[in-house]
Amino acid sequence: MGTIERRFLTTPIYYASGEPHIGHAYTTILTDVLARFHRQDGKDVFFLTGTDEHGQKIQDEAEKRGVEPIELCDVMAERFKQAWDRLGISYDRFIRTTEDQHKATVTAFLQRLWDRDQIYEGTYSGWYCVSDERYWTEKDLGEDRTCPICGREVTYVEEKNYFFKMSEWQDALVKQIQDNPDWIVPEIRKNEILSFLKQPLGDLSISRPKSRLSWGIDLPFDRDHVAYVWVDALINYLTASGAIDPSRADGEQGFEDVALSWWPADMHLVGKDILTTHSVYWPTLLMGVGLPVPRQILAHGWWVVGETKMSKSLGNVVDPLMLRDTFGTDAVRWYLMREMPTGADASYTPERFLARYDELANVLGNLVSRSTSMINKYRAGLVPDAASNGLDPEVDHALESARSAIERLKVHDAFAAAMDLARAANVYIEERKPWAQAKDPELATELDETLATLARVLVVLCALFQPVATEKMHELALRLGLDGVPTLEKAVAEDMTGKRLATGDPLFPRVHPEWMDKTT
Ligand code: ME8
Repeated sequence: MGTIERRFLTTPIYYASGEPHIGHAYTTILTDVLARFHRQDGKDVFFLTGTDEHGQKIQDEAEKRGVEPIELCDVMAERFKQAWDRLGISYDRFIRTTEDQHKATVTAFLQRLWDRDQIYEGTYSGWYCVSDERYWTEKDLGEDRTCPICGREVTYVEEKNYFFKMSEWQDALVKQIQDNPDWIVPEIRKNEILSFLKQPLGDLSISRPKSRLSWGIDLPFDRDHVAYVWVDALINYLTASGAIDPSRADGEQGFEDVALSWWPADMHLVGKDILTTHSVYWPTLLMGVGLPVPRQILAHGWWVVGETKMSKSLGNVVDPLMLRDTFGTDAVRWYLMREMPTGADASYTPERFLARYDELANVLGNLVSRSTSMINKYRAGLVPDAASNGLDPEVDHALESARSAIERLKVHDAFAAAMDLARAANVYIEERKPWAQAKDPELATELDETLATLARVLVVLCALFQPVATEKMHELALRLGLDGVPTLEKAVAEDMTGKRLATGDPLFPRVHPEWMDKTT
């Protein structure tokens, strides 16, 4: 027996200072869709998400609300968990960076860097953006002298810091990128990182004096300092993987469990805003402690609202849960996955959301209603024993396209291919005219073939849409008389003859455009 393939997929851990919005939902749903594809393909998946709970940003937000930082984090971690439950996210582990296991792992990691002479003490002078928790040089700020990521004001800091010798790993990092062309995807992002690496790489400040920031994890070799929040946050992937057993992590010990753990991650999914931290800081830190780097980093694009960036201060943040309460979980997932080509930016508009919802209702939902009700009306709900007649090439094409799109991480293309199959089946109904076949007893065999063909296509669609429309495909599987949503392989082989199909309410009920008003 061959070994079962494993996939360790991660989302960023989101700052526990703000509410989940569609940007967070996008990355998390994308990861969920890939996790579900892999599980459907028989792979053993470990899907990690969580919250980033230390640092200045959290401390400031807690102070603003007049609560302790941990109280804020407790509330926000629950909010994220609830959001993910309501959006159908099948995560295996929700990590919080205030957990003891994580603190111990960070401590062991930093101690090991120290023992390997990868850290030195120095003075940091430069600019800091609290919102992004990033250090910037004079050059990074550009002409308007604001944070290059969020455009907010930056503060000047000058303080004693510990530095990681990141510059030592520059050549090794460039080689890693060049030797593994798909390590950073899409290509455009890889090229950005390569061009960034044409300049000499500086060392990385990894600490903050407690006199200024106390909300963090102590450095094991200097208790007057806490770890820089990005270093703390990135290590979450390792904590959850189980690669380090902190109870044994003195010196080289405790790092032996890597082979037994989930490390290295197969894919870190992130937005393009945090690609540098994931593809420069993180791999060099791992090289510094002598651990393997992640296998792949996918940096997706940015959701904007209409023409403007989504931001709390502009008051145009789209709430995925409001959309979900009006249109259902699957509608939100479908919109986000279908509308944004992986890697590119996309603009959220209520009109596009409605158009994508109509596609679900009018193409997929309508096909399911028509097919199941005709089988009920003409054949008492039983799938006739007949060869399929038509749509074979379309089925093969959809399966082939979806599989290859997923391999290339083109999730939007995979679902476009699935929807094209549903569209072709609707055209097939128009062409075969089962209602006319039903009127003519001499066409009974043709009618059997039409209905058997439709039943077969519905099973394949159920499997193809499952990773995105998880709730409704579960419902469809029940209506098709199946015991659960089939895998792609099973769906193709499924013999539907004699199965009793149920009808029911429309899978995607029609919505009135004014419902949209409730979501903004
Ligand atoms: O950066 N469009 O957390 P964060 C698309 N804690 N994706 C978006 C988005 C948008 N408009 N807005 C946010 C952090 N995202 C750190 C991460 S990881 C070790 C630490 C998504 O709460 C996208 O995935 O600011 C982005 O990278 C992430 O949320 C940033 O979330």
